Amino acid sequence: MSQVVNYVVDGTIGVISVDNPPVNALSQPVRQGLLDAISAAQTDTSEAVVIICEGRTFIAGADITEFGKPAVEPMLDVLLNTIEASTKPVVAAIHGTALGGGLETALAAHYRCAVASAKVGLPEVKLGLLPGAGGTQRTPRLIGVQAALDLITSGEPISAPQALELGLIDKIVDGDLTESAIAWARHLLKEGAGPRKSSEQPVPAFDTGIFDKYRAVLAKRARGQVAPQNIVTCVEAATKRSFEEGLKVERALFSECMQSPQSAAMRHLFFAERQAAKIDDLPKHTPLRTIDSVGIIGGGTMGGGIAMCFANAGIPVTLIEVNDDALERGLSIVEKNYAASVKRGKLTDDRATKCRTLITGSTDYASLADADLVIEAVFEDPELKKTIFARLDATCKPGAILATNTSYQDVNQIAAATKRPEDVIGLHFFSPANIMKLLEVVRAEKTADDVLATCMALARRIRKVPVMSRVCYGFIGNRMLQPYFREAQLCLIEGATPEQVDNAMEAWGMAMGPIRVADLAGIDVGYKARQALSEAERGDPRAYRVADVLAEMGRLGQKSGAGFYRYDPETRKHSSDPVVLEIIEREAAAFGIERRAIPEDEIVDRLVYALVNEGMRILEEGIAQRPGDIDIVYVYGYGFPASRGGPMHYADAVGVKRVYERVLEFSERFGAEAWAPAPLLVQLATE
Ligand code: T1G
Repeated sequence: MSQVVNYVVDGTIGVISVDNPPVNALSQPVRQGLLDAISAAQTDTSEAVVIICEGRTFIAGADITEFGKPAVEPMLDVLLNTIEASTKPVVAAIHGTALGGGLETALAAHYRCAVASAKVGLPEVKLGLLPGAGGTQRTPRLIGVQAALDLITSGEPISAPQALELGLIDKIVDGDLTESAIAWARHLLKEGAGPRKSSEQPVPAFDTGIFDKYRAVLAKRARGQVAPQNIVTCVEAATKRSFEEGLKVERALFSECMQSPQSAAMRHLFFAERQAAKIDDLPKHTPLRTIDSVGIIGGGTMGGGIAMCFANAGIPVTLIEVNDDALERGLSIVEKNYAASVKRGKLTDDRATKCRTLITGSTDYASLADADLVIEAVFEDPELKKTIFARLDATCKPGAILATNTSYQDVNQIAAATKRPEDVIGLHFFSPANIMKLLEVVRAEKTADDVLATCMALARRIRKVPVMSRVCYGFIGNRMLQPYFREAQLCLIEGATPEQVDNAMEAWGMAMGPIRVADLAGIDVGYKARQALSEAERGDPRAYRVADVLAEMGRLGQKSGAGFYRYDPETRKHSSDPVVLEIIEREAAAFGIERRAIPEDEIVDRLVYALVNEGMRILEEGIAQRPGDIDIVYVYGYGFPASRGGPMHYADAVGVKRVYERVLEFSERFGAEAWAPAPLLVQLATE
C-alpha cells in the first residue's frame, strides 16, 4: 500500500488506516491509497472493512493546499462513491475532528462509530466553499433538512453525542478505537448487517418553505456571500432530485464557489491565521514560561472580559481594584457576562459557575506576589500606567510576565518604568474581550524571546488568534484605523450623510459602518485622545471638527443615547438625526467647503485604500511581520469582511497597480499630506 495509507486484513475484517500528519488531509496520495485499499478489499478474504486514522484526528478534510492547482485523479467524489458501493459493509471509526471531506468519507461508509470526545462538521462554508463530495446530498438524508442546513451553513462542528442524537453517527465507543471498531464490525457481520448506503436513504419529511427562510436569514447573516446560498440550493436539490442528479448540482455549485474570489480570500485567511502564530525570528523551540495564575489590574469592562478569557481556560485570576466598591462593580460585570452567556446557551450553568469561581477579587497588590502573569487594564493615562508598572515591579516574583492592555500607548516607555523591561509586553485585547478572537501581542524593544513565545502560545490556550505587532502609536489595528476614520469624517463634511457612509461600507461587506462604530466606541474616547495631542499631531481639523462639536454637546454616542445617530433607549436601534446634518453643514460652511454628492465607490475606495496605504507603511517599518498578519487583525478585530480576505489581500485581488492609481488620484484631489502613496505601494505597483 502507499506511505500514507495502510491496509491489513485482521481475520474477517479489513482495516484501512490513514497516516498523513498533521491532520490526515485527503491529499492525492491519501485518495489513491484509500481507493487501492477499498478495491483490494472487494476481492480479498475480508468480510467487512474498517476505516480509521493514525495520529491526533480522523480525516480533517480535503487538502486545502491542493486547491487552486490542477486536480489530480482519483477525484474525491469518485473515491467516496467507490467506498459506498463496497459489497462488504464499511465502518468509519472517528476520533479527533472528522471535518469536510473527512466527514463526507465517513458518510460514504455504511456505519459510523466515534469516541465520545470526537467532533464532526462540514466547515467548508468558512472557506467560501460547500461540501463537494456528496455532503450536501447524504447529510439531509441522514439527519433531515433543517439539521443539515444548520450544520452546513454554520460550518460549526458538533460533538459525537450530538451527532449520535441526530443520526449522523451510529455508535459511541469506549476504550481503544481500533479494537472497538473491529469488534463492532464483527458484531454487525454476526447480525447479518450488510452495506447500507446513505445515498439510498429517503429524505425525512420537511417544511417546504424552509429553503426560502434560510435564504433570507443567510442573506442578512452572510451578506453578499455566494457559498451559503449555494448550500441551500444543493440541499433543496437533495429533496427534489435523485442522488446522482443532486450530486451534479453540488459539483457545479462547488466549482462556482471554488472559482470565486470570496473563497480565494477565505482560504488565504485560513493559512494567514496559522502563519500569524509564528514569529519568524524566534528560535523554533524557545522555552515557554509556566502560566498557571493571572492577575488583572482594573475591573472595568476590559478587565472583567479579560478575566473571563483566562477563567474559561481554567486559569485562576485575581482581579485588582482600587477599593471595595470598584471591586464589587468589577465582579458584578463578570457575573452579568456569565449570566448572559448562559442565557445565550453559550455556556451551561455548571460551566459558568466553575469559571466564575476561578475569578477572585482583591484591593491588595500583595495578592499578586506569586502570579505568573499580570495584565494592566486601566484607562489610557500613560502616567498612571507607569506608576502601576513600577508597583508591579516591586511586588511580583522574578520571572512573572508584566503585560499592558493599552490600545495605542508606547509599551517601551511603560517597560522603562520597571527594572525588568525584558519581562514587559503588550497584550491588546478587543472589546468585548471575552468574545472578540483577536489578540495583538505587542513586542517591545526589550521583550525577551521566551516572554513573546509564551504569550503567543498562551493566546491559543485562551482561544484567541494572536498577531504580533512591534511598538508604534496604535500598533497595527488602531494605527490603520486613523486614516480610515479620517476619510469617513472627510466624506461627511464634504457632502455625505452618516447613513450614506455607513450604508456604502456595510453594503461592501464591513460588519458595521465607521460612523456607527464611532458611536459604539464612544465619541469621547477619540475626543480625549485628541486633547492629549498637539494641534499638529491632530492632523486635518476638517476630519474631527464635527466629532469634537458632538462631544462638547455631550452627544457621546450609544452610551449617551445620541451621537452621529439617535438611539432608542429600549431597542438601542439607531436613527438619523437632522441636528447632526445641520452641524455638518455649518462646520463645512465654516471651512468654506461646498458639499457635493459623493459616489458610493469613492467612499469605499477612500476608506479601504486608506487602510491599504497605511498597511504598506506598517510592513515597510516591520511593525507587522507579513501582510497576512494585517489581514487577520482586520478580519478578527475590526469587522473587515472575511469574504474579501483583509485589506492587503484585497489590494492584491483588485490589483496593486489599480490601488496605486486611485491613491495617486486621491493625492492630487485631497492632498499629498494624507494620500502620499507608501513607498512599498509605489514599488509593488511600478515593478
Ligand atoms: N488541508 C491542508 N492542511 C491543513 C488542513 C487541511 N484540510 N487542516 C489543517 N491543515 C494544516 C494547517 O495549515 C497547519 O499547518 C496544520 O495542519 C495544523 O493545523 C471536498 C472541499 C483540523 C481543527 O476546513 O479546522 O474538505 O501551520 O494549526 O489547531 O467537501 O486545522 O502547521 O504548517 O489548525 O489542532 C474542510 C481545516 C476542507 C478543516 C486542527 N476542512 N482544519 O486544528 O491545528 S474543505 C477544514 C482545521 C473540504 C470537501 C471540501 C484545523 C483542525 P502548519 P492547525 P489545530
